[in-house]
Amino acid sequence: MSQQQADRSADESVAAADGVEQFTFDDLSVVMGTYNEEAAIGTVLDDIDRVTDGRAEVVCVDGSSDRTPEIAREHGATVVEQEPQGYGVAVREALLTASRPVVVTTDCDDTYPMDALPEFLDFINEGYDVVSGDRLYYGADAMPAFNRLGNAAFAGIASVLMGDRVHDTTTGMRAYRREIIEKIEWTENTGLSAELLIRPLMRGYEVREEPITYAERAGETKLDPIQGGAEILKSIVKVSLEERFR
Ligand SMILES: Nc1nc2c(ncn2[C@@H]2O[C@H](COP(=O)(O)OP(=O)(O)OP(=O)(O)O)[C@@H](O)[C@H]2O)c(=O)[nH]1
Ligand SMILES: [Mg+2]
Repeated sequence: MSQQQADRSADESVAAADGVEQFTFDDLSVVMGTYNEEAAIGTVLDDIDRVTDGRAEVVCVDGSSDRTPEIAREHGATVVEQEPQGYGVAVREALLTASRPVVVTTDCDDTYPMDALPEFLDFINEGYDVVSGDRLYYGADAMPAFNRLGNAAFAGIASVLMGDRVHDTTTGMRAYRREIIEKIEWTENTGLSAELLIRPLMRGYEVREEPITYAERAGETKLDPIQGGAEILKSIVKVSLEERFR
């Protein structure tokens, strides 16, 4: 989408959402954990700059031993250094470092479509508190089959436990109204993405899943599918039950 188109569609949602605060790319932080993502980070940060016209704040919480943090700084990102302690520890720090009222998480592996940022912001401007990218809607052919099956199973299990149908609980791309992040206490590490969907949903916030494309990963995965999958499953059960009996 061009900048003009983005501005126009933002204007249209102004009309659609009377009384809801309207945000622009100047109100947006895009945040991510980065762990040896030299092969992808240049492309990811270029895409964010291109799509938001350089207006979004970018935060990288970095545990790399390669050139990832230097490349991030060259692109003007805020880099927070942190010993690698897992996905959720990094993303929590990134969310807390973000200074703008709308925050989008992504992975730094070139799998998520930064071209969807204007659309995600439009939905926040329509009044949604959380906009969650659903990778499975279009089939996620670029995802390893084991992960695809696992992610579909996680969504099914979470749906049963919550009593509310969700389609992709483990997606890395989501937009949040910042106040929601500040109001809820987050506890999970590998399961943080599922937690960040389940708690807002079960507390009655306006959550929308939006289909997104999903590309093949650049560089090596940082997640062991078996151990990571077990941790995510545990988080889904724990968090859903905590919210149910809260
Ligand atoms: N700082 C930091 N970042 C991390 C850590 N673990 C993962 N990440 C980052 O978190 C994001 C998600 O990790 P991925 O390896 O993409 O995990 P995944 O998406 O489940 O697996 P893929 O399907 O291979 O993409 C990436 O940007 C990683 O670089 C960590 O311990 N510290
Ligand atoms: Mg990834």
